[in-house]
Amino acid sequence: MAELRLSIRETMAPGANLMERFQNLRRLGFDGIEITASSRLELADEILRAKEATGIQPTITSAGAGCLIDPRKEERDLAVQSHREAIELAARIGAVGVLTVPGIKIRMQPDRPRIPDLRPLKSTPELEFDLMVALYGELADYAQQHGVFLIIEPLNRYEQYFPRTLADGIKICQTIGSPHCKIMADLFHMNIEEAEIAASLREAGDYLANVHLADSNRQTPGRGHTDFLSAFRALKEIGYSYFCGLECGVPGDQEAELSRTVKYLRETWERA
Ligand code: LER
Ligand code: MN
Repeated sequence: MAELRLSIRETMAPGANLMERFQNLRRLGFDGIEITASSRLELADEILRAKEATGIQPTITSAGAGCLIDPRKEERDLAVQSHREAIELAARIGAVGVLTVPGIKIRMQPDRPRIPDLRPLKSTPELEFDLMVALYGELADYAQQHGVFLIIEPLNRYEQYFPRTLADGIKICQTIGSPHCKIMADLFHMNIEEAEIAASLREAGDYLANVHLADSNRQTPGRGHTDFLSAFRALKEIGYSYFCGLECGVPGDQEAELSRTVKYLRETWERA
């Protein structure tokens, strides 16, 4: 049975620079790191040096500027460009793909405009869905040319209107129809939006290419009421072989708490 491949968001890793973060993660028992703040093409060599020195695997890169569903073309163009660069970086550093959240800025930035309601032609959510399909479709082809995945993240209703559930994310992938368009599962968001986390993971199956781990209160796993055992059982059942990345608050002494969490997650995976 596959081992748990455990990663963490870059900014959660202790250390003053990339090399220190990679070294500390190796010592703490992690396998990978999600590149977030350093997701810039000009840092590719520095990331590769840290990877080679420690064996810590960069697992995903992140798209930054712009917004794919903004009504302004210049904002969409910026987003397409930043996704293309994140795809190129993922290919250079051997990451699984680029993590993308299509609607977080529209939901979280109150000054950002939303596409107007154009009914009876199309409603705002319909137009936003069409834009996601059109732009992610092009980006999935670009990801395919680079041998990596586009990985769409559903978020809970307070952070994104759509996609919220894994089924929403899969609907985008199925409409596009590219094998390089995938989704990811964040257990914190799923705790809010899904009826049953394990069942949704099983249904997502091969569409899953990344997982975020946080407990129900978005603290380190083991400090809330999320059932990691049944979630890990579902991941094992579908033969999930990509990374599970910590994305949560870490209370108390950072290193001691991260060590406890690594032990808790590896033991839970073993039992699952
Ligand atoms: C935001 O809540 C989140 O879960 C992140 O993974 C988005 O990049
Ligand atoms: Mn997440």
